Amino acid sequence: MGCGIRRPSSFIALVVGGALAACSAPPAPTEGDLAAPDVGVQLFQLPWTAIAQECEETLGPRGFGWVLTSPPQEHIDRVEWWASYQPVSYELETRLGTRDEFADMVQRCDDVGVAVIADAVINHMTGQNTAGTGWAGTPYEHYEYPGLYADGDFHHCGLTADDDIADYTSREQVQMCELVNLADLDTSSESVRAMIGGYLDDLLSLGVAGFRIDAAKHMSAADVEAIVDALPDDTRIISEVIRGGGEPIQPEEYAAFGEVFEFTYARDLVPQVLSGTLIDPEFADPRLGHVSDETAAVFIDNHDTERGEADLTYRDGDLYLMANALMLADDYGTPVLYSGYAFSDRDAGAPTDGEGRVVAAACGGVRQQAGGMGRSPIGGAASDLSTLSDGDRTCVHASTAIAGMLEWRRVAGSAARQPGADEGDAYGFEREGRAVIAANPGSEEQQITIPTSLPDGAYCDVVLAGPRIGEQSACPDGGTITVAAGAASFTLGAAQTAAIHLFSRT
Ligand code: LAG
Ligand code: CA
Repeated sequence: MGCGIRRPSSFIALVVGGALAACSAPPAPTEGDLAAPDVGVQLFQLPWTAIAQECEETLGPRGFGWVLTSPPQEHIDRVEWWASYQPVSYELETRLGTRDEFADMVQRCDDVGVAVIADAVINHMTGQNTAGTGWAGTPYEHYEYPGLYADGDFHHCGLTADDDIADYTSREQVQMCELVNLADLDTSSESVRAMIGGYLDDLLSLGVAGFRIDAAKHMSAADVEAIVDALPDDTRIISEVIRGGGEPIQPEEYAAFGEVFEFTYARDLVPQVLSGTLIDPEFADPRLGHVSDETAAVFIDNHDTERGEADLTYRDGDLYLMANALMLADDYGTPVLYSGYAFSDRDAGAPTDGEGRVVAAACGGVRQQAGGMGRSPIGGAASDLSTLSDGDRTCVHASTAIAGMLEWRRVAGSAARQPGADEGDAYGFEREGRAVIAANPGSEEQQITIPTSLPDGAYCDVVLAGPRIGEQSACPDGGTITVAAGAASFTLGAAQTAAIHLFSRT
């Protein structure tokens, strides 16, 4: 074929139609060449109006499949972010917005193809020992929630001195005692299940696609399943079950009726990035210590782990990006990105206005920016994640590099992940015939060649350049990667990630 470039057969018709023009133009995808968006993003403590805007400006256009919101139910009236995790009632009135704003957000996200998953806090109510009034004005006591629950609707486990969970090797304690003093609902009770079901049905009536089940480990799988079974069949369920070695309750129990967040994923990958020794995963399904591919929601960090176990967070800039890019490039699980705000105090809530409502400037859409996370400026702020001030949104979901990797993932589709190659600290792999990624977690420049069946040619790095399909601009300086003789050749600086795909050819 002309131009020394092999083209996949699906493009022959285009080539025939305009042989000369097609020689210089990069290949364009046709219907069916791009997998449907599947990636989610947790927009932590972001107000509903801002999420709606992010859906329209960034999430929809860049090919996110869904967004996970913070809990939408009335909560205790405290300024810490974790007030969201202490329900007072199931009114959809919170410091993140009103019921009408929530409904409008769901509609607007849906309109641009982004499904909304709500964080459902159903294991417990508040952890307050003194009576109070919730954000929306509902009075409550620790075990009294007018119109919802009374003392008899709660577990009083009687297994520990203060009824708090003390021993995670005891299934009974973990599920029937209190998680940090949070009044533990008796989810085995039909009336409690019906009350929770009513709340979830209300959210479904506004168009949400499904739920993150908060603290699922603290309810028996049978209880969660009974609650979920009462919902429409197409309701998406992602249970949060923090895997703990030596604990009797394992995520697999909850994978029987939905997806689960697989904490092992980051625990495996992050140390590899930090130590500069990236290796192939288990290619078996399920991977060792993981739930099955189709039931796994995977992530590098979330709002809890960035305040706890995560050794790689927004503060780590390029290496954080690398871990997220490798996750997006993988053929295991459904990736969930995390986008929150900078903090130095783990309890600090997101910035609020004079009335206690959370405020947030929108990230402003994806910008073509060279290097690092390619973060969009917020009000002219710095583009480097490590320079954020407390309360600044990280806008990880709006980064150029992430947008490029979302495109890469859709091109890779269901192509198999090939065994990787490594050279010094650098490592990379191909998704067969579709896309190649390379990463250098080391501190020195490193060259690496990765076997690939991509056609020979010059390709543009989508981590640097962002999405390339339909892009008219030239590939930025330093972004060109050559494929020749069955290998892609990368020269990677310290902490650099680069990735090319079939349609990023220049
Ligand atoms: C979760 N998943 O299972 C959430 O992802 C996690 O963020 C929640 O903890 C937890 N389970 C309960 O929904 C968060 C904070 C806690 C906070 C809790 C309740 O990480 O720190 O506890 O929400 O607001 C706070 C205080 C405790 C206190 C408790 C009750 O930190 O010291 O005992 O409130 O007043
Ligand atoms: Ca419980």
